[in-house]
Amino acid sequence: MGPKKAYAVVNRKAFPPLKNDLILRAARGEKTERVPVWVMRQAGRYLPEYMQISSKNGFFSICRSPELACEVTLQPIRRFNLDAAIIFSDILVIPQALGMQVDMIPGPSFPEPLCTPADLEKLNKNVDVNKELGYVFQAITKTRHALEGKVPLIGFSGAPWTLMSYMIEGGSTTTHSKAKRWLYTEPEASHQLLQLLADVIVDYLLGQIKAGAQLLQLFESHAGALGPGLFSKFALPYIRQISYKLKERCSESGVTPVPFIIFAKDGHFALEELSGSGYEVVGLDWTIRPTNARNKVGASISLQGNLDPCALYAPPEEIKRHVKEMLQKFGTQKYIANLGHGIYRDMNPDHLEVFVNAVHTYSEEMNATQ
Ligand code: 1CP
Repeated sequence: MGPKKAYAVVNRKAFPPLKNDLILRAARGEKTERVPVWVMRQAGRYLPEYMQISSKNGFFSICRSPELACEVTLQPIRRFNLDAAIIFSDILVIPQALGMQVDMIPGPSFPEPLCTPADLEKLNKNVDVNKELGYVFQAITKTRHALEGKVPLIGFSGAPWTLMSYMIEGGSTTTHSKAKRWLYTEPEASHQLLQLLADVIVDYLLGQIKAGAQLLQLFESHAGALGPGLFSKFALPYIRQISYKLKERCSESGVTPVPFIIFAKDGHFALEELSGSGYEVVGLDWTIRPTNARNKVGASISLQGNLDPCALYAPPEEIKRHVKEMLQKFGTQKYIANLGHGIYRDMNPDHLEVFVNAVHTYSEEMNATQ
């Protein structure tokens, strides 16, 4: 047993008891007295306290420092009545673990993206996640202690297609044409890369659970670039594999599995399939009607989402109205409130506070009158 593994296991026994398990109950489909709420990208650039740390430390140095990652994870928890923390990291730590250089300047940039299938040979095929990503596990364990059981801690990973896109495009893109070109012209090499990513992701998420993550989210942020055909061939099989293999690996290693959220942005066309993919929660972006989503996923799955992040620009009274409407459509059970994507960096933090408190107030009111 390596020293990092021992660190995680020894400390896990001493984790403080959880005082607020609303989000875990909602994820498992159990009754909740009010709707739990967290926000994608709740730690980050819209918070002046994050900007202060980020002005002195590079983005990946924050991710790689368990102390700084823990501090930044806690910042929104100190400010708002959120029902979960999400570990501060990035989906692009996996391409780094595979041996690729990724810079944040300020968006992600790969100086040497994958150009042809021959470039797959340059990737590290036997990733030891404890060695390459142990800093994330340490940050998770440290944060679990620092949270003192206030709220659960969410771990996460990017999904294979989304990571493949960054690795080939070398950064952000609107068309994803280089990566999609691989799907159409190099299907075998594409599957090879997607499988390599899926295998690392399973190891990585198992490590996160062992380190103390109490809920997981898989981000398929670029689902919308694919459409139904490519999605069912190149994204869905790996999304499925990850949830089932992770549960298998948990049981083999005597670890209790945690609830798992799949968020496939702009992937409405796949909601039925996603609801049968082994995830307890399906996350929604703001472009789908809550009732449509519920009809597509059925009654047993929990839903998460889906206020338009731009709705938080509205004056407080309007934000409250949007929240009320959203809660009326989703109902208060089997539901986790969130934005339909990450909060924008120019958002006034006070408006997030209005959003969070409105979810609590209205959902308690609704439950009381039901
Ligand atoms: O210098 C900085 O502060 C850079 C901004 C930033 C931040 C705060 C990046 C660069 N990543 C993060 C943190 C981050 N990224 C978190 C933890 C914070 C939290 O949620 O509280 C998480 C969960 C992510 C996940 C992530 N990174 C996703 C999936 C979510 C999504 O937005 O769809 C994606 C696509 C990324 C890639 C990435 N990293 C950073 C940026 C600006 C991007 C997006 C680039 C693009 O638009 O393609």
